[in-house]
Amino acid sequence: MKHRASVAIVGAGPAGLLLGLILHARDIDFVLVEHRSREHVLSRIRAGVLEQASVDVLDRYALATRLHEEGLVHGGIHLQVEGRRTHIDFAGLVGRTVTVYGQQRVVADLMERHDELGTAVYYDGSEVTPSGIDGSSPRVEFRHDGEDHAVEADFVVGTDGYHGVCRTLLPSNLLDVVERTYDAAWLGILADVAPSTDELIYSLHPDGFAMHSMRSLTVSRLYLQVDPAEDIADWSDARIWAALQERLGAPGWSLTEGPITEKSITPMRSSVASTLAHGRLFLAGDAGHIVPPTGAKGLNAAIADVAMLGEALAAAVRGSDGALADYSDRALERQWKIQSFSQWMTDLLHTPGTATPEDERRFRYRSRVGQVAYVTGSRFAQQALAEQYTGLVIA
Ligand code: FAS
Ligand code: PHB
Repeated sequence: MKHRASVAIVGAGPAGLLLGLILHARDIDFVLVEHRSREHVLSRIRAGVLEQASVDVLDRYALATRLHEEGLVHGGIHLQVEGRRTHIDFAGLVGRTVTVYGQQRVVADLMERHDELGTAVYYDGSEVTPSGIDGSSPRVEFRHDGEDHAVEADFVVGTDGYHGVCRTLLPSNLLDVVERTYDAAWLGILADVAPSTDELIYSLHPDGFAMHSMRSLTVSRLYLQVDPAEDIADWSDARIWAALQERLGAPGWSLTEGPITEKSITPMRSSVASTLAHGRLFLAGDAGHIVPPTGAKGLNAAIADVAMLGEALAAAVRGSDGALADYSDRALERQWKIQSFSQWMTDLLHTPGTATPEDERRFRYRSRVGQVAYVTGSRFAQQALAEQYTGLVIA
């Protein structure tokens, strides 16, 4: 089957799904192809916190109805070091909030809207092959339900994540990917138990970082720093709860345990591509950059990218390509601020890994205790944290 569309989108994660709906809102036709099933995409348990800026984007395109009904608006977070907990009051410091609303719900809402609109979204695509990105009429070929499809488009957008195909199409002499790894990973659990806290707790502890997040008033989401080489099979529910009790414990507070319904270990990485554009190909979201989850930025950065890219593509299709020409520079300028904040939050709250010599490890830990003590004691430092955590303006 042959298709003709202004934009061909590769990847139906939050970035691709939202981009499609932004284009639809601007009467720009598109075809979106995803190589996994919609059930698989929906099953991925990932981000949990939406910046104010992201909520504003979803509001702008009338995609936030359920978010406002079910999302939990948080006015701050708790920062904890060795059992001493301090509330960082975002609302009081910068007049902004965040909303706890899991990525799975965001994706479900976006998929539902696509279904209502009857847009051209193909799940379970295979042999997805973008080509011709250096010419004026790029194409994306794929197979679906045993049939060959070819999309002739004006533009191709790769929202196909860190392991996608689109970034690989950028010429190696143009694409430079700079990365950093961390000697820590996150063991994450979902538990059918009401959260033991009103707002998220980020805790620095000699045994390692721990965080208490949530998905609703009846489902808790918690994380533990582990060594990247750890095997989830070695972490019984009892062992996980014992470590969470130790690392999150604070005077006069107790952590309620409950049935763990999901557990997994996710490595951490920072990665940024030197450009998000080449010829008629554009990258957005994880296809262009990755951050460690500590700053709750991955999903939000993806939303910011497509908020910029969607409007730029709509303008370009109508003959005004200025915004599209500087999309990559604008998105990457904002991304590097996000990278810096995510790295800072990660280094601040995680203990050095075993690869660091013992003496250095002890020094680094104590200096982090000192930095957390500074932040929790300084309104200025807290304002800087609050401004970045609740989300920078999307230019
Ligand atoms: P995604 O990776 O979500 O989506 C890309 C889509 O493209 C996928 O559906 C994939 O199947 C598809 N695709 C790939 N190759 C393709 C091809 N060749 N053809 C067609 N389709 C293709 N962020 C946070 O803010 N907080 C967190 O706590 C957090 N935890 C995370 C935990 C894990 C395990 C991971 C991997 C990420 C986590 N993130 C977190 C980051 C995450 O939320 C991403 O930032 C977010 O999913 C980015 O969305 P997309 O850019 O749409 O990429
Ligand atoms: C989550 O709820 O999954 C979550 C929240 C905040 C983070 C990371 C993950 O920084």
